[in-house]
Amino acid sequence: MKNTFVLLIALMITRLLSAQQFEPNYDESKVPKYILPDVLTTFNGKKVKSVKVWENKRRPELLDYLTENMFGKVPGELKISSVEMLEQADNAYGGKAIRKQVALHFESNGKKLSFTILLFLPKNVEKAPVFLGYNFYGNHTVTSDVNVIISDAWVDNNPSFGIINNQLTEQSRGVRTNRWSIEKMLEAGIGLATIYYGEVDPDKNDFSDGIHPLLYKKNQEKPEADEWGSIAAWAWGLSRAMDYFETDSNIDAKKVIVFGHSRLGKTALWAGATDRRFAAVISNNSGCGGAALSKRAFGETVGRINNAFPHWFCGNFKNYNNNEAMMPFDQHELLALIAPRPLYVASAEDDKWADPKGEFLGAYFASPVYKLYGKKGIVSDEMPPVNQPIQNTVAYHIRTGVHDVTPYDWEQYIRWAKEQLKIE
Ligand code: GTR
Repeated sequence: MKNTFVLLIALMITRLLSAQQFEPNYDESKVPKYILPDVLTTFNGKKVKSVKVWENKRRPELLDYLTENMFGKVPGELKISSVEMLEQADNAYGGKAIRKQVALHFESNGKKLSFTILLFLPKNVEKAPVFLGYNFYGNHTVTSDVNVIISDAWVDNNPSFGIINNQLTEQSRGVRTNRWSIEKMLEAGIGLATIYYGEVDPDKNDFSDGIHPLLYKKNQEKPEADEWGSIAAWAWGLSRAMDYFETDSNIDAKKVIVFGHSRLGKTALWAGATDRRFAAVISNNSGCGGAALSKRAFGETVGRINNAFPHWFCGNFKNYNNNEAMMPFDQHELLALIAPRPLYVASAEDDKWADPKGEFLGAYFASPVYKLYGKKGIVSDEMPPVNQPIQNTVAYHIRTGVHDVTPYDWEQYIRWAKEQLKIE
């Protein structure tokens, strides 16, 4: 009897403890006290006071650390083996745009991979700046243009878009037009380049498909603990798109703005950090592992993201599960790697899971590096009110609404990009 009682109490205590551990925190007063590493102090305690020391010492050490301990390194070089123009027309969007659908083919280890870039370029611009961003459900979902080719790559089911059997069909054409203000971009003289992210690496915990196997060593079946997860693979794909842009005479490759929402926002940030050819970076609601500070452990945490999506980051990142205090870096330092190039971080008021305040503080604490370059970042640690963007070289807004990409977001991005990149 006594034993059963003790057992019962022990069980209750364990339940209570684990509930505490597994309930996400949304209470600002319960954010743990944390010490944020200073972006301008090297790992061995030296203050960085010049662009030269930032570029030669601090930036490389941060980039290396994040590569080996968070996103994973790309284990080799893989160039485009051929470019194929699948389709091209100059009468898209009522004659306002050129449409191109370009397949990039890759071959290695006896394996092949291809992905298709959909481009809409304003016709009245000789060499167009472009927004480059992945889409979640196929190129044909971003537009109602009937000529856009439907991908046959694996896709997560989404019955509300008519996606069953992990296959895309005509039914999902145009279902995501609300997330891409293509006409507004074209009017502003900016094109759109988009790719279905699942063509580069299907978003599932399986390393036998996607781009990874093309760079395996003999008998390798999954990446090593310091090698690329899916986010690094998707970022790699964006860089290959950039390789192509450098050869397309209709595109101004010096004005490519890499954009992404949510997991693809994390991807855009990593692409911007690793490839300095991207002229500007936009993170829309990127949250944990993106712009939000991990040490705040607000909403989604490192442990949670690694459990739910074990394939996104590299194996080493799991060392920080429920252990954010031990991280010798935080996400403001990922953002700082983008300096001095323009960076836009955006949040949504009801997107608590992504920790809007943590995203704001990420941008704020990255700003000293922008200052070092003589650029204006986020200068006050006070969050702006909703729907009142701050648009400096580092920009930030929090809009009303949920986790999404809205016409409001695009209006801000377009205005800011035009100003930052001097787009006429
Ligand atoms: C969530 C994930 C977030 C975010 C989001 C998305 O389930 O927890 O980190 O990436 O997915 O990509 O929509």
